[in-house]
Amino acid sequence: MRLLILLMGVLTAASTYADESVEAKIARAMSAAPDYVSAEATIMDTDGTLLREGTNGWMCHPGGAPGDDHPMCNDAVWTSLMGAMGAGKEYVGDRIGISYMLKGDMNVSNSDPTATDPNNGDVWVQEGPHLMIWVPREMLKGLTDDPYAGGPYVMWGETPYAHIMVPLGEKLR
Ligand SMILES: [Cu+2]
Repeated sequence: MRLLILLMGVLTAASTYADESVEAKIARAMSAAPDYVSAEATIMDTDGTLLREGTNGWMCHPGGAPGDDHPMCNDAVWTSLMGAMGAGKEYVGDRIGISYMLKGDMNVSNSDPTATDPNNGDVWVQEGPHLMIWVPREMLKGLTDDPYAGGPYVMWGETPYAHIMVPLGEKLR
């Protein structure tokens, strides 16, 4: 989930999906979560454009960053967390946050949210359908940070954005 650019509204380059219809973007954004979550969710494009106003407190995006097509649906905690990431700020929370990514994610470094080179020596993972759970750091105790150990693991453990990845299917690669 490399989403540093999301919500910043500074997109300058034309994205791969620039010509996509609003309807298609909304449909993909909604596919990140079950219908009972996404049907009434707010939908926001990867460049920060509001595509649809929602009513249930969830916010879905057609991708994690401009040009990416792995959708996600975030609760209020994850929305704040991503806003903090986009602004390069520390995220300090006091309660659980949940994000749905039922269509999987892009290939990311499991340790460094800013990494772009898959050959940089980090462990990289392209997760399939999963949930992402943010909790205060002390609750991560005892969880592995190995994506390939089988089961849930900690992503970006040494950063303020450390969260639990809960795989729900096969990895995409
Ligand atoms: Cu994810």
